[in-house]
Amino acid sequence: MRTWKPAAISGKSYWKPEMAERYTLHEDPRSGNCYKIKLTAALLGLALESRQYDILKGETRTPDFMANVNPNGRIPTLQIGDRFLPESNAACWYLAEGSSLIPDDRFTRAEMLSWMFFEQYSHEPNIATLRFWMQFVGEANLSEQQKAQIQLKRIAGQDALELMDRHLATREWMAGDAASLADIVLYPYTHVADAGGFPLADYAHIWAWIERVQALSDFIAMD
Ligand SMILES: N[C@@H](CCC(=O)N[C@@H](CS)C(=O)NCC(=O)O)C(=O)O
Repeated sequence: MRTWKPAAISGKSYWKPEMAERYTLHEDPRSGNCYKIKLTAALLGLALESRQYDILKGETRTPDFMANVNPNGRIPTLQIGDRFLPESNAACWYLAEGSSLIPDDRFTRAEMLSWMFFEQYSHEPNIATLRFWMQFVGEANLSEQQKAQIQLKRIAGQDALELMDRHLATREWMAGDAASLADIVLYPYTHVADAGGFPLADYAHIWAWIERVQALSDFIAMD
């Protein structure tokens, strides 16, 4: 379990884990976005309850789910008591606030956020989507519109991995000199990129970083 920093940054009060909140993760265990939150919780020693849905059966698109869990019809959603927080990176931030997974240094904290936005804009929509299409939907079952997007997503996904690989050539972690949420949110879909047709053997620095993430104390593997 990680040690926690004093519960004040810039004079504000921050949540401390001993002020026990009940966390329920609304998830599909095949989703890397859900795994990010489970990995964050594991590294911080926080307990998560699980409520599972099958996204391939449209279980997050029901009127009940959209009225009560996430009006955007997607998992993950982190339930904190009786409040619901969609978006994986927001949920990771919520759990990690006040911990060493969010750097103290202002620039490093913003750099960490820049990689978290990169993950959502340049990485996940390409690498995670191709993995989902290839591994879970099956190429033969894709719509013509989806098939037409494969090539562009492959190029954009390769660009994202090449950028990460170049960045990691001269440093051990994505932001600053220690593991942060930038590493935690980029790890899930990067380490299974092969399943989307992105050969990880091409990226030596990413490989070394994957091993560093897996060596973190209290690391848990994806289901
Ligand atoms: N930006 C969102 C993406 C959420 C997302 O796309 N979830 C997918 C699974 S990883 C989903 O629920 N798909 C089912 C659907 O759209 O019906 C996040 O990071 O949480």
